[in-house]
Amino acid sequence: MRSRTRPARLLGLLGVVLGLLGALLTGEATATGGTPGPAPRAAAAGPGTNHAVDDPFTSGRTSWWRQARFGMFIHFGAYSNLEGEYTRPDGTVCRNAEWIKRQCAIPTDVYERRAATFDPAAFDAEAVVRTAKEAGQRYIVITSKHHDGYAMWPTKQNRWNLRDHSAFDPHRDILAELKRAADAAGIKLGFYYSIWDWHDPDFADPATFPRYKKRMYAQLKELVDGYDPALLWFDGEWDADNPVNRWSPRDGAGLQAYLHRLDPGLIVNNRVGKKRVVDGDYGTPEQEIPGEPVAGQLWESCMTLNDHWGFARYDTNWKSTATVVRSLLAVAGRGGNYLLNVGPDRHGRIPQASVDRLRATGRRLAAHGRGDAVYGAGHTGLVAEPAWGTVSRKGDALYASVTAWPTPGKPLHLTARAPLRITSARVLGSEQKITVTPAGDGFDLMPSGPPTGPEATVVRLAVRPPAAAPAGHGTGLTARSWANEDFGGPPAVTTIDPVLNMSYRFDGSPAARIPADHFATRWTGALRPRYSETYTLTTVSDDTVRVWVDGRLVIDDGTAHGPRTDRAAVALTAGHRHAVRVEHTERTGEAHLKLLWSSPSQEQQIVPRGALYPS
Ligand code: H79
Repeated sequence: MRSRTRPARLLGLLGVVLGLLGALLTGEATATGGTPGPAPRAAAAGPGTNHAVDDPFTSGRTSWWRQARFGMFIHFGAYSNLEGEYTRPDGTVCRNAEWIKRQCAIPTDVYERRAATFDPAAFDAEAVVRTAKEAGQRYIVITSKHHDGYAMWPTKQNRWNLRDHSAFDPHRDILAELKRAADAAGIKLGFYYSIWDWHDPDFADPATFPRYKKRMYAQLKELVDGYDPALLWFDGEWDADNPVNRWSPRDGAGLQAYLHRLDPGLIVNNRVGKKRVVDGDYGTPEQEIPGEPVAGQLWESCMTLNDHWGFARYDTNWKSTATVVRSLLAVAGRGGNYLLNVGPDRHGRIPQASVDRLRATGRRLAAHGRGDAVYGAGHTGLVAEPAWGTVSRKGDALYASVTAWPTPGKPLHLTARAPLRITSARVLGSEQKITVTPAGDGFDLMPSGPPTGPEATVVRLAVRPPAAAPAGHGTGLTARSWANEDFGGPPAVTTIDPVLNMSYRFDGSPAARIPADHFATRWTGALRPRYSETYTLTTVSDDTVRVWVDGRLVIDDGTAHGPRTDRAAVALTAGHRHAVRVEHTERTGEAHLKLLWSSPSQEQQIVPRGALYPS
């Protein structure tokens, strides 16, 4: 993307310098492949740097998160003390929850006085963790600081926090309590952190923003060093007014690099940057469930259990347990995670209505194999998602979660997307027989009894998946890079790149002697798939990309653009080496180029090294 000249430029430079310092201190390197190993490009910033640390789709770093599927979101902060209602001086009542200060225009001094009486003495970390565990949730993400800027731990950066500005026991630290309880229960803990800050006086003015940013970095270091979170969930990255928010892609790139220096194992959502496909490790659809896997990104849907994130005493519009269970099954079948919110009240207690629903959800998941369809399971392209439910895959089993059980004598039809054999079928947690017969474009599943519950009935199908060629032993594609954007003259460097997973961002480039702007790379060689199927090739690119397979131009996005995905359907043959050529150009600003694939048998991933052969 073309760079805009901004004061942020200086900050970017600062980030680069910090990056170099950090790398010198830790001797750290960045790897481009999906597996750990020696780093092909070792610089931490500047020309020659690739900021991609791994492929989130396959890396060990994200493994727990990809298996977990179901998490608890907790919105808890100074706003919780108002329980969703503010009575104005004229006696009228304004309702909201975590946005109440801004939406109800509560003067700062009034909001601060209300926070001073905040005493969540009943917050019980063990009870919270127990509830999550009972619900079948494998991780917890709690607000460490929402937009109101109020820190829920004893930060040293200001006094606007739960220890220094409340009526709460100053010797308690609820994040530490939660960390201890979560560790004991084998539940991962992450922190939500809002970049947008309504309270810090330095936030809105570009002249003072660097001071805010310094405190924000310091707070995040406190969180990472003090609580060892597994994940950071950013928010408030968007352009906004009142107070003005100019968080930029460059700010996001700097923050992400900083966090990975603090802890290379951290998982970070895409709101660390500007919520784009190239930002962080995963996309964050809010209050919605995508209809299919998200192109180019892992994803997690966050949702409320009623209609508010923070506690709102009047909000009783609770989702039913069936809705929660079905949502989770649908999310898992589309390869995503489900982060379901609770909002503790001013005493720190999760509303009983939430606890009840979470417990019921856990019971439903534990029964009749529903959890088998969720944990460790993911998307499959082997069959089309049916109108009567969703399907997930784990190894050689498909889990068909039926939400609309057929009337007796009527079959469930499954459309096959690949030559597939179903070797056995059973309704989990039921003795009934289910017969499978080839029918039309797939199979008919005929149950012989009732559903196992009102929310979903899981049919486990043992499948013989399409034949696979053994994994290849490729070493990557030949890469020729130029220090100009039109492939002019002889290339500046020729290498073999194990994978195409490049996040050069603002300062990086293919090689130390190629500046961060105005360059181009042409990769050539062969692509060797394991399956004879129609693959979807996906590129993530900025500024331009073109892809040829077997001499045919299949992706042609040659107009300079910001980060985006392009896709092409390409029929490939198992074990065959298909000629491939990828061209990437960078003018100015940010640069990215990733090549992913997916197919009925293959979940989305960065095309692995073994499948790439140099020319
Ligand atoms: O932390 C939760 C929300 O507070 C936050 N993200 C989740 C995880 C969030 N911020 N913005 N939004 C969600 C969507 C924006 C909604 C808006 Fe509005 C509509 C902002 C102003 C009008 C909702 C309604 C918030 C205030 C009034």
